[in-house]
Amino acid sequence: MSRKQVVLITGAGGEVGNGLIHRLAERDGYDILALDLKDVDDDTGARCQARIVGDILDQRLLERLVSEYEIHAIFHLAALLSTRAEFTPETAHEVNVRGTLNLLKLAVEQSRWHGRQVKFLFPSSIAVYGLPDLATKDAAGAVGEDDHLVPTTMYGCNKLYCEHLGRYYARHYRQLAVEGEKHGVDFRALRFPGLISAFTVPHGGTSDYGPEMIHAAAQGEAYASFVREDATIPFMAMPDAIDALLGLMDAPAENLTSHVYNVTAYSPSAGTFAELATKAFPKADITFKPDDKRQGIVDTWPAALDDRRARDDWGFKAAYGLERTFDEYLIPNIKKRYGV
Ligand code: AKB
Repeated sequence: MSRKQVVLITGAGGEVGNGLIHRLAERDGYDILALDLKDVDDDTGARCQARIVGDILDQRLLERLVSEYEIHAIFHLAALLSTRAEFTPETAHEVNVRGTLNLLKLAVEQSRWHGRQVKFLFPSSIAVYGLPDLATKDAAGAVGEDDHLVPTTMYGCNKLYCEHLGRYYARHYRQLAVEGEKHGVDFRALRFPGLISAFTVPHGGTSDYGPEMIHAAAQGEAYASFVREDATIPFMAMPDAIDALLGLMDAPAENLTSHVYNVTAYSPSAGTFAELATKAFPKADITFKPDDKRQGIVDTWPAALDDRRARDDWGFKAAYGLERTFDEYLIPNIKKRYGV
């Protein structure tokens, strides 16, 4: 009995999942199996070969997927983000780490079945970094992949550890077995900055102040930023994030010198976000009421990322600078979305 060939996307209903499904569906030869705790919307679902409502912690469900589908690539996007994870750290660990382990195991099993490597695309995060204080953050400038890897959030610890798990599954899995794993997992991770989408508002992250501010301004709602005006971390527009995931998936393995790549576009302060949002929506009512604890997390994240490795190895380059993000992507699409 032949099984259906698919690309599995976990966290399919989330911000990145949504955009990724729309883009992948435009390509030939990619039948999508969408998995999320909540069903994806009908527009997104129509682009999928199958949509499954379920939990990445449900072993039975994952076994069913193995028996029904031939999975050639996995985009494992499901995760509890940094702010949410601090309220339930052990649950976050379970979802973020055990969930990833389950998917890596599934990838190995799949690879044994069909005899080819399974590409495993993993969105990691700037949360893997942990700068000890603002002076160090200022001095650090654009941080490379190997520096300041001392995360202070459960989410950051989870992401960093899962990068290591991915590398282990790709290179050292069952290294003492008499017959080594022939095929296995081709693990590729991107460390994303804060992401901004015109079509969705994020939930549970600490970089959420950027997108929240803009979506509130468009709807004429007052917004009190939970970080200071000078708070600065890197950001990227969602289309560039999707391009980066697809670019890394397509990159020839022989060009890759690492399993983990920084990607970034720009580093505006929260004050600059507020200015740009107010310029586009003059009735915006944005104030700054920093929450010391969430601000504290942002202070540990780098102000900028060094993404030279991604540029050199697979030609990554963000297409949207800050102005273009606002003028060509955010403002027109957000205006349409809220009818303003
Ligand atoms: C978060 O704020 O938790 C995420 C991230 C930076 O990975 N958006």
